Amino acid sequence: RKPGKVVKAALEKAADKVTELVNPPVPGVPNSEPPSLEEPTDPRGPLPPKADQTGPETVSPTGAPTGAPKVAMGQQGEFLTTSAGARLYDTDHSLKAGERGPTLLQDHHLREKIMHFDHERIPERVVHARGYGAHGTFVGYGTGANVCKAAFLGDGVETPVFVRFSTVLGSRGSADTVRDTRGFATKFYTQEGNFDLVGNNIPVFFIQDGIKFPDVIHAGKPHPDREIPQAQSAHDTFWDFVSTHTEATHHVMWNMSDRGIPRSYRTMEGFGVHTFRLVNAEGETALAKFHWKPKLGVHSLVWEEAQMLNGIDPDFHRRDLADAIESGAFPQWELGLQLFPDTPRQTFEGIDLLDPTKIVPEELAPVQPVGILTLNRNTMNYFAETEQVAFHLGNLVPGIDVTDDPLFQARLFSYLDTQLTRLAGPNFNQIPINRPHVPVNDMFRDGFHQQAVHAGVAPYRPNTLDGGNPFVAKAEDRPFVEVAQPLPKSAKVRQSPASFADHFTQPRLFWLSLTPVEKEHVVRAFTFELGKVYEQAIKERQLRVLANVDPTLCAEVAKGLGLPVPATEARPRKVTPSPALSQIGQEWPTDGRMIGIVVDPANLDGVRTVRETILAGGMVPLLIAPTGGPIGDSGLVAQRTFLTARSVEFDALLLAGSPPPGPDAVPARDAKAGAPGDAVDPRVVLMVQECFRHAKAIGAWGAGRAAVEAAGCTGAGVVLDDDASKVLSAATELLALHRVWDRFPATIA
Ligand code: HDD
Repeated sequence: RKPGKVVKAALEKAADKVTELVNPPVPGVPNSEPPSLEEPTDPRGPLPPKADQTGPETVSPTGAPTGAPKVAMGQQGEFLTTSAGARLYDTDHSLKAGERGPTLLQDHHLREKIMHFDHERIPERVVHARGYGAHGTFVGYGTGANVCKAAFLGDGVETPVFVRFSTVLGSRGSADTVRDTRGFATKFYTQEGNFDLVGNNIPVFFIQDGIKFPDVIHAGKPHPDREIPQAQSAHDTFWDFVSTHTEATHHVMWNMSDRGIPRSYRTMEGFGVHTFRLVNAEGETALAKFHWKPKLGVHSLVWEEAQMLNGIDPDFHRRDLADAIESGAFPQWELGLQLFPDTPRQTFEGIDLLDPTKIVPEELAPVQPVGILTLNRNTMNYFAETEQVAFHLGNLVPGIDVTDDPLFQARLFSYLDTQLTRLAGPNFNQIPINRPHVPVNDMFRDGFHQQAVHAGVAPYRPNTLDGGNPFVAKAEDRPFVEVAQPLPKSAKVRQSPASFADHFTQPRLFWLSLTPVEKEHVVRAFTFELGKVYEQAIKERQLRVLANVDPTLCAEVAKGLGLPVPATEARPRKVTPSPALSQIGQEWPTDGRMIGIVVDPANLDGVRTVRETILAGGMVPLLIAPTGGPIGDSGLVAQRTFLTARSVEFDALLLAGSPPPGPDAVPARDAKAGAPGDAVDPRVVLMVQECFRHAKAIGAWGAGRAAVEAAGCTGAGVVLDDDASKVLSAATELLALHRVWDRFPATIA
């Protein structure tokens, strides 16, 4: 019943009284809300999702279509509600006993909002915490079908995929361009269930047996007492471990090479590392290693660039991938197979295929392309997709099986187990990003975060109550069947095969396959990292390890550390270099490369044509001007200013002008009046000098030449001409070689 007039008036009076009592008027302060900023008040229909934001396919936890909209878009429904769906009229004020009074326990929305926020974080991954993902497709070439019956490798078969790239050591908020191994994990949502290829950008691993994984990670992670250093291996515990576990030498050589600091995820190779066993339709088996080959070639940063980026743009790799996809420059990788006969010894050309610290040179077993991966859609929600994706090596499809590599075997346990803590229970495959795109009909029931409402009464087999369902698949229904691999005749042992004891031949093979400039980078990386180690004994021990790899490498690092070259009996083995291991010497497409163009708004000669030619060539021109926004009435727009631009963002730098110092320019401390640099903004001069140091192509025409002169940069890879088009074409040619290495001839043979 509605309260009568009298009762209502009494209630209102009482309410006013309470307000007055608990919230007495303060002189001079109006007892009303401050005027709020204008905000839309009329609910509208949901905005259409952006083309690249359609989110993960949503099927029910059992794999059946839900009929629900494909994506639950946040912030787009008509009304704000509680998590139970009740509409809310206010979310900015807690319910209080009067405007200045205490908050009431009764405020459900306040409690629910804070409770949910308090629990927004989940544990980060114990390794590979920092990562970035994207959606895409994989299309098979059909060329793998003779060795592998997996349906997704079939000719023209298109399979949705999700890829997550990562660093290994850093925390979730660490910087992207640290020296580290990169993860390259791919989930193929195939028509035969999910296949996860969980690889790295380095083809070997630190250890040969998974039982040591906690040890190597404890050594690589920050020191437990002070939790420093973050996201890097340049510290005592890492070098203590690797110098005493010489099986790590091969992986360490790759880490200290340019592979440890990739230019972009788009220019990284990927490796499945382990040897897998493939089965074809006839039941024949072959051993195989998986490779991802980037269409843009393999490129890296230089060390100073990587260090600068960690401060200037810690999200550099994320931004690079997301921007490329957003702009339609979809990165691609070919999936390739190295194939080996499945012999009882499981070796190839004397290389033990079960040892994850060994590669098989591509010259001995060429990589045969079997399909192409294209990343074409950014994530819509980082947490829902990239953070919650759960990879597992045991997610295999018919035609692909494991081998007895002891590292592989331990991983088969770890990837399931770790999700129990990270994703809080056993139902993580029901999270949308992990759901297969085929019907799921398991007999797993209940547990934390169960999303399915399973019907039926008999989740066991055989049963007579649920019509006998589910049935097990017959051979013609294409089930996953383990290869009946014969077991070795042996006693139980905690031992490795003798072939696992060779820890130095392949590190030496890697070293000798590098070009002089790459070798110089390896020497500098070892010298830098060991230079950060406090314990002298660790440095000396690592030098003894390097002596076993190569005397020049050891001597050069010892020189940098100021330590004597260790006396050693080590006699370097004979190896045949593998040119495929070098990143230098080839020409690569220039698609997606970033070219900075410094312009002086007072003189825009050649800028428009150069910009259009760059765009037409599939590269990205970024105009850098004293201030942002439209440049006069030229119709050109500055995307960067001298304040926001740093050289590390660009693959090449062009100068169309030499703008005078802007009002916000801080002159160099030691600048002398009248010095040649005075006429040019010092930040432009710095940009040129950094690009020069980082072996990047530099080009200038017309008035732009003065800035290059002011920077004092001449020689290889500096193109000066009056004709802007000539400058651009020369710079683009240099870009195809990645960097102008000739500028600094290496001193190591
Ligand atoms: Fe691992 C994550 C790659 C050895 C245990 N690993 C993880 C990820 C990648 C790799 C790319 C991140 C996946 C993602 O993006 O979610 N791991 C490798 C490679 C290895 C390797 C290429 C050697 C060839 N890993 C390895 C061993 C063990 C683990 C030997 C344990 C015995 N790895 C894990 C883990 C992680 C993981 C603890 C952490 C988060 C996760 O699995 O889901 O289970």
